[in-house]
Amino acid sequence: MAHTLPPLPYASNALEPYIDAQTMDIHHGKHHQAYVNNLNAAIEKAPELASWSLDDLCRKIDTVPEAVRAAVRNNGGGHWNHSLFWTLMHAHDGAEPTGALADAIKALSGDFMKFKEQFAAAGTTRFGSGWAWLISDKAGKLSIESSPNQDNPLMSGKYAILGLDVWEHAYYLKYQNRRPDYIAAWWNVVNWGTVGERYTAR
Ligand code: MN3
Repeated sequence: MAHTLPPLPYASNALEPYIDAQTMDIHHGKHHQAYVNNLNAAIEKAPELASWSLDDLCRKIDTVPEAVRAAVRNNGGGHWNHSLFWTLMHAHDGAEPTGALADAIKALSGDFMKFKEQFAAAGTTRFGSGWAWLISDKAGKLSIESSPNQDNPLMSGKYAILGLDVWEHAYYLKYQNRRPDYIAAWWNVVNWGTVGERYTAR
């Protein structure tokens, strides 16, 4: 069964003014669609992968046939990462982490402000294109990582509860080269309810 582009869970202008509608339209409709299309093209060349879930394509990337492994890594990773990313944002509501997630963030960083600084640093210092991630282990201990390109924590057996796209295509139209400004704005649209649900479901 071919992989398909999931719809945005909100209107493309819902994240304004922090993330502009044109960026969302291109990012979702062009970039994410291209990852889906290129993943499907790779799987056509390795039909044994047709029955694999998107999670399994990432989790078991090292066993994907070598001829299509790079294509699956880049495009399967891109499809997985963006499918998650859309769900981690929503219209600004001023909320912050609550409950067990708030406690875990405090254990990691001391306080929420310090956590945001540390996570933003993972995004700003990722050279070139990639992602920043908040990882939870089975016991609920958090850590911050970044990955290059469209790699993701699933590829190394880890579980992400939050991810931030720091590819230029995520911010260039509005923020040009100012990645730190994009990240500072992005905090306003993080859906902490969804992040908290992912933390609980770890
Ligand atoms: Mn992207």
